[in-house]
Amino acid sequence: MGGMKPRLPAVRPPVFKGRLHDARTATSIGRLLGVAIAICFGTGLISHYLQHPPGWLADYLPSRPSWGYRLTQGLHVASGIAAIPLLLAKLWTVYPRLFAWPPVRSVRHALERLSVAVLVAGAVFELLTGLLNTVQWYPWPFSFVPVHFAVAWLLAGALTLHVAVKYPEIKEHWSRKSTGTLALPAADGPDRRSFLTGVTAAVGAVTLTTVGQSFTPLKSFDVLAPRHPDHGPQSLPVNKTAAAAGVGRVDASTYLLTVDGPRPYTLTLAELSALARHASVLPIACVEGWSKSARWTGVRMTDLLRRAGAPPDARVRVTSLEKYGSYRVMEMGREYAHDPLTLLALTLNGQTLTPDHGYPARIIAPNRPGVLQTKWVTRLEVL
Ligand SMILES: Nc1nc2c(c(=O)[nH]1)N[C@H]1C(S)=C(S)[C@@H](COP(=O)(O)O)O[C@H]1N2
Ligand SMILES: [Mo]
Repeated sequence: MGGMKPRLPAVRPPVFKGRLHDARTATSIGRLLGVAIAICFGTGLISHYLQHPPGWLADYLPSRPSWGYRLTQGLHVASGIAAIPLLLAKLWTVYPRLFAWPPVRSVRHALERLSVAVLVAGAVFELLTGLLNTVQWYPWPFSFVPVHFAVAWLLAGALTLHVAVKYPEIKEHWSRKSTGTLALPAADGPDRRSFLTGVTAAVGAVTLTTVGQSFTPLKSFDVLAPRHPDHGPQSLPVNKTAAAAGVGRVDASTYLLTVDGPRPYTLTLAELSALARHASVLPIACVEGWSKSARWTGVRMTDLLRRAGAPPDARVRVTSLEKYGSYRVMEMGREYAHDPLTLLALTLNGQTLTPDHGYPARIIAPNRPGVLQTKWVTRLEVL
């Protein structure tokens, strides 16, 4: 023993055998993951263009259906969360192939492997940054929105390429009755079926415990989502409090609303409160995935703009009392500005707005991302 070198056990790659790692399992998981990513990508584009419309588009964004953004953003976050267990299952299934030897066999093979590397990295990046965004945690040096948006396109491209390259195998193993002439037998085995059942159960579990943050009939199961739709003043969640925004409690006797336009004017809170009131039942739908409907009353945006001499297709810029912050100034195109549901709201669920919900006046508009429902409004400018 003394003079001998200790013998290390030979390092061997883990052995993966059997149907769980075959093309049929990869296809079954892959198409579920593909559907989740496609929904996530499509709804993500909607979210992006509603929040950051290029100038030529701003006036054409539709303000209806009023629940549109609530639905699409709820789906965006739910499909992203569902994609996490699916991606893990897919990576586990194809794991032996990711490290196949030799790593590169031909130019075509090298390109395919490169596209898979982009695909895996892009998917992991998008799901991770998206998930952390839902809990408002940004442990990275870049700004979330542009990077999440850019990588989404990379991922979409890599996924399209992947499906095209794998098309013969996908076709071969799409159906349970496939003959399996290309690679491996295609009949469903009990092991594969329990694996797929387990993955489906995991997707169901993460969905059920988070989707209640926007799909309120399931709110009692909402134990893993960062928000519960009922928790907050006036039964509505709050992202940024009045204290965090540096606004505090606005003094009703000094508050002024300024409306700039062809016939500019200012209103005290008493004057604003005396104008014709209307009610809208509209949700706050946060980009982070939670949403909740509420009943708001206030003065119609279109009435305030017309009073300043605005033409019926005018856009408006809205400014908050908040001193800093990315949501201090917001613009809305003509469809929003003149939708009769769009209000400068003064009450929420029958009570004066609390400071955290934007006292004394905040925007509420249909089919609009929560970030653009500006709180503590002090100025409107006809554009
Ligand atoms: N001035 C201002 N308005 C704002 C915000 C903000 O940070 N500053 N946050 C927005 C976000 S991200 C959301 S989701 C909604 C939330 O409204 P609530 O707090 O009344 O639920 O307000 C929006 N309005
Ligand atoms: Mo938000």
